[in-house]
Amino acid sequence: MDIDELRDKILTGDRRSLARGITLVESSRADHREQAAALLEELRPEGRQALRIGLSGTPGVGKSTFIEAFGMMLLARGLRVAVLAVDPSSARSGGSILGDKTRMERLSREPGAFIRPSPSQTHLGGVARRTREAVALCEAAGFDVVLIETVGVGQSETVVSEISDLFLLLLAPAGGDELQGVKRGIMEIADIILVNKADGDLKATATRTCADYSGALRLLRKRPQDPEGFPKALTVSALQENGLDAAWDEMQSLTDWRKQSGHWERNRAEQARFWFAEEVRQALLARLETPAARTEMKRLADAVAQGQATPTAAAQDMLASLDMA
Ligand SMILES: Nc1nc2c(ncn2[C@@H]2O[C@H](COP(=O)(O)OP(=O)(O)OP(=O)(O)O)[C@@H](O)[C@H]2O)c(=O)[nH]1
Ligand SMILES: [Mg+2]
Repeated sequence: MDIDELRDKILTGDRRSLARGITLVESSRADHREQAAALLEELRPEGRQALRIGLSGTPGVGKSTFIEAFGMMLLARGLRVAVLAVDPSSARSGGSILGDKTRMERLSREPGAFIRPSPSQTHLGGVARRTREAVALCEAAGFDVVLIETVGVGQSETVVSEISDLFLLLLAPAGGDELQGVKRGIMEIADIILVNKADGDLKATATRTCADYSGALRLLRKRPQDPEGFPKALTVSALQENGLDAAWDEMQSLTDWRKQSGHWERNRAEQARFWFAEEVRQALLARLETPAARTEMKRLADAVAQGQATPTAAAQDMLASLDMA
């Protein structure tokens, strides 16, 4: 693959080249990894940035419907929108991905939009890297907004929030009891909670749920990256396309404030530090997974178990064998 040519085409915003670039960063083949790293390094000096919006919610809450409606609204405002999905558990079947395509039918036909479903099974470390790199490629291709969707299963929200500038949590209208069901950790990373399905019979419940969450958010520790009134909860109807403009206004005012106060830039710098350290950690752990290292681990573990060496001494031997002592 000609990396210079791919770079040039991605920079023109060509979606097919962007898709090829993402396929490259998703590959675990050693030669592909090398090409992907070269491509990203060549694109870095362009310094293009999108607004990265993480979006999480349990199955059926309306993520796909919301992304379609919200994406169409952004397009109408002259913005280009990319959608990436993170699905570390791969709990989602092929059928649901097809379902997504039909649910985002309008958006997927728009020339200003780019939709990339999640690839099949990878471990969380791999997912984080491929998503981070895919986001960087979307930014290089000139997208204004990158939406990163994840199903609410716990760990993946943290990964997505470490890649995003803004984190949205989509919730369904529910009775008071279910408020407890949202994990505190997830509440703590949310910038805006959107109570979806605020329409028809569910409207009153949605309004009450929204008030409950507003109250719960006020009880959380104040975060330095928030202006007065954030994080906040709003009601929306993705189906009837209500409240989407208001939600976008809130996202923009939060982003503006963070940019002016320096939090936006600082957050990106901290994320870069985090992912650097994470890459180093992952690479070190990968060294333990080679056949030779596994054999040596087993040999030393047996020796420790039989009292022939102390755990400390054996660990030092192990690291020495990896040339990491
Ligand atoms: N009444 C109402 N129904 C909605 C709304 N948004 C989504 N739905 C419905 O909720 C169901 C699930 O919507 P999806 O958009 O597929 O939900 P999802 O979160 O993407 O679900 P998964 O992809 O399975 O995680 C569909 O039947 C939608 O029509 C809404 O604003 N109001
Ligand atoms: Mg969906």
